[in-house]
Amino acid sequence: MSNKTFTMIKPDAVSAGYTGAILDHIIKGGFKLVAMKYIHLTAAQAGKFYEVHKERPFYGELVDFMSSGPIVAAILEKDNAVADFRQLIGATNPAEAAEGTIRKLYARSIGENAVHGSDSDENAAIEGSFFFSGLEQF
Ligand code: FUP
Repeated sequence: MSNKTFTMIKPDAVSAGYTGAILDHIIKGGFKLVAMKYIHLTAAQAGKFYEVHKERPFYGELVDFMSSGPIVAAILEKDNAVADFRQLIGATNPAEAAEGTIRKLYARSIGENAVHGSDSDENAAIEGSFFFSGLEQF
């Protein structure tokens, strides 16, 4: 799955009305949509998605935030997708994100940082299959 990554447009960006602008930024960045859905996660579902962060101090806040409103989840395709997408979104903390990146443009804080991007090919596959069956990928 080295040409695929997984993203979420997070509740802060969706509620602020940035969904269209962010999708446009992603598509203009050369990524093709393989799968997409608009969904409001329960706290249990958000907790399971972020299980790898369970021991970290921000886990509770992260789960509350990610289940606070609807998100857009998507699988994206492009050569070198994982690394290129992380470059497109910028640093986790928007204060440190490069000019022109999605987080620089649309994120509020390190916790409410507008978008998710997988950090490895392995996690891209795990995260994509958390949200999408094979029948939902094109
Ligand atoms: P990233 O891979 O850039 O999404 O960042 P991490 O995997 O380090 O963090 C995952 C999510 O945890 C971030 F998107 C937001 C949240 N987080 C915090 O709320 N506080 C922190 O100090 C670090 C991360």
